[in-house]
Formats: sequence, structure tokens, C-alpha cells
Amino acid sequence: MKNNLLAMALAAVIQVAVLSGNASAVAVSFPDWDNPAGLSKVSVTDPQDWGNGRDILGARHATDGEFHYFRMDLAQAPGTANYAGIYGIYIDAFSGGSPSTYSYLPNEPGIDYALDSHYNPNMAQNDQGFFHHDFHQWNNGLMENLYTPANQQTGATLEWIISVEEIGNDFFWFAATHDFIEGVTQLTWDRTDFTASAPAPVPAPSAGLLFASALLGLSLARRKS
Ligand SMILES: [Ca+2]
Ligand SMILES: [Ca+2]
Repeated sequence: MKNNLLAMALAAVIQVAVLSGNASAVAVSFPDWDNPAGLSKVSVTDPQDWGNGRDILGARHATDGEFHYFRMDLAQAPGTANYAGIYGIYIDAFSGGSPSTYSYLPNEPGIDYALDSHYNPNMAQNDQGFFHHDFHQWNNGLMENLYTPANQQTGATLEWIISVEEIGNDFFWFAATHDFIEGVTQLTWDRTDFTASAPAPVPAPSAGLLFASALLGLSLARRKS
């Protein structure tokens, strides 16, 4: 019974997404998380340890000033036995936002944006079981689907990219594994700490700039002599 309701809720989500979503691809690659040169990095740890496909081990955020990159690491790749319907990054960027009772989102007031990926082992034949990806914005009582963010879901590692233009640089965020039945219940399996975004890194001067300033210094030195 519960599974049927969940499937219906998920089907409704897909319908809404198809009706209101504008698919757009973001042609940008994911960072090398082990060597994030030029990227700031925030790691978020998670105290709960379930050891399954609903269990978040940690989440990370990085930005290069143009895009925000988010990553969620799970204890296991979601499977038929242990999975969440929604794997998401939830962002509070300004005053207002969703109430804590809005069942589509985890219980945290003021969420303005959500980057989420929907999982269902019975529906998905590809993309590792993730059949739909959304970038949502809270807008006067509704979580509107804006478009499909760039995403990458491989085994127990989930990643999303969104442009700085969309969500700004100053926000709080957390990652969660979540399920919902609209208007009935709200269920968050696991979530990380609520964490402030780190400021974008100041780009190091390029070799060309260094060369130009060296030339300028040389020419000033010659004038003085
Ligand atoms: Ca966990
Ligand atoms: Ca807010």
C-alpha cells in the first residue's frame, strides 16, 4: 500500500516536471574533488550510520565563482532493498522560503532551492536507477521545477552542478535522503549538517598578467635610470 502511494506521488512529480520544466544542459565538467585547484571546498559530515543506500556518509560543496558543485557520498549505491525516493541538496539563500511542513522537502524551514534526483529501481532502466533530476525554486507556496541541472550519479557518489547566477554565493545548505507522500507524510531518512557556503576563491594571477606586470616594472625602472 505504502509503495503504491509512493509510486503515485513520484508519478505526480514527473507529471509536474514534464509540464513545467525546461530541460537545459549545462556544458561544464565536474571538479576533481581530490584535487580541487582553484575551488573552495566545504565538507559536511554526518553522524548517522545506517550502512545502506539511504545513508549519507558526507557531502561537499565547491565553487569556481561561475558554478556551484555539490557532491553526496552514500554508504552504498541505492538498490531495491534500501533506497530513498529523493536524493537532494537543499539551499537557504535568502529570507522566506518553504515552511517546514512542506512534505516534498526535509523538515527545515526557509528552503529556497532544491537540487534533487529521483530514484526508483522499478522504473529506471538506466542512469543507475535515477530517472529524473530537478532544480526547484520555492515560489509563493509551490516548489516550481525550473530545469534539469547537470548531474552525475555513479554508484554511491551523486553530483550536481548549478550556476552561481541561479543561486548566488551566500547561502546555507544541507544534503538529505528523503521520501514524501504529498499532503500525508514527510520522511527524511538521513541528512547532513546545515552549513554556510564558503566564498568563491580569489583567482590566482595568470602567467600572462605576471609577465605584463614584470614588463611594466622593467619599463618604469628604465625611465628612472
Ligand atoms: Ca549517514
Ligand atoms: Ca530562505
